[in-house]
Amino acid sequence: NKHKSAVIWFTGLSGSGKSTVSVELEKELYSQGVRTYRLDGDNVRHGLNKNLGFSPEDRKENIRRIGEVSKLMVDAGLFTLSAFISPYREDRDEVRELVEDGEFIEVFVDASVETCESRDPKGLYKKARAGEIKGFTGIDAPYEEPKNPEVTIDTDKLTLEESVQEIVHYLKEKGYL
Ligand code: GGZ
Repeated sequence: NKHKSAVIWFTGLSGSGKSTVSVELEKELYSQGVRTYRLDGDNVRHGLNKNLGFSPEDRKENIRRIGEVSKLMVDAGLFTLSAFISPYREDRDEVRELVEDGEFIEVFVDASVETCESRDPKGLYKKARAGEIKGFTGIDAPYEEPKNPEVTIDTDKLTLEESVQEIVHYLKEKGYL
């Protein structure tokens, strides 16, 4: 098995499909014998980063720590799937700088605010519109789209399976798989 490890960094709005796609990609990689570790809000914001909220400073620190952990995982030989909004371009670029060339694969999970808001699986957009949550990404806090992501998946249009295949295709084309 020739694969080299890397961090696959999913960025996008709440409800864009980051977690869903990363879970499905992990299954696909597992079936190909690739060892992975998935980082997301559920295992990071409740543990390592439980002292952080959603101010710009806290989001920056959230992403910095996740970047450092992702680097450790990659050094351990794992494909690391990190799924966080990571709304600031500068913060994502710092993670890119942290790892070796070719070890950062930015996947822009591109779905419009309208689409994400219509999905609203946790009712958070509704709360943000009602002013019950302040500084919600896409409503009253910014999201800076990547300028040159390695992969863009348009979850407005693609099925889950198609989204996963876009990433697998990239990994094969670039010789990771
Ligand atoms: C955005 C928020 C906020 C605010 C709570 N803004 O859909 P979710 O619930 O499961 O995903 C969102 C998650 C975002 O955490 P991240 O660590 O990915 O954010 S960042 O990268 O910006 O640090 C959402 C929930 O936390 N959530 N408040 N104000 N999302």
